Amino acid sequence: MGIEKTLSIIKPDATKRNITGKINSKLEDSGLEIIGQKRILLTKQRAEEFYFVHRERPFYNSLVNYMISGPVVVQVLMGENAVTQNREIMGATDPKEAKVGTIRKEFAKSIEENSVHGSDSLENAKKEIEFFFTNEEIIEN
Ligand code: IDP
Ligand code: MG
Repeated sequence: MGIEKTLSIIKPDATKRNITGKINSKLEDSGLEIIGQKRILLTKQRAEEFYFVHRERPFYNSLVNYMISGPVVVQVLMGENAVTQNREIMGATDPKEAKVGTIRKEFAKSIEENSVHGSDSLENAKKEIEFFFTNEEIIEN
């Protein structure tokens, strides 16, 4: 517990549908603060590197191609228990299994095009934040 930082990504299905603000409202309403944010296009190489842990999974190539199919918004979220809090507000990977009120339940199109990424541990959050952000791009209140 305590104040943590975590990495969030608003994925291409959401940027394409112009719902980044709706997703940010969900994040902020849950108490998380967006202390770093930028809209970027991932290259194939960067997307492959980011999802390297999934390289043996059957959906890896499709996932990489989806993640480079449009802009993404990468974000640093901060708050009490931020890693778990963000996973809660995101909802389950498969929107069919996500709880009512979660981002994925409301916005995700499918198990792949599921609108958001969130770090799954504090250790991975640190690595993923460093993957996208310099210290100067993260501004705490
Ligand atoms: P998570 O995003 O909820 O942590 P992971 O298992 O880490 O889920 O998978 C990473 C991403 O890969 C998911 O968010 C989703 O975009 C995609 N993905 C996961 N499982 C499947 C699947 O069974 N089919 C297609 N894409 C999947
Ligand atoms: Mg994951």
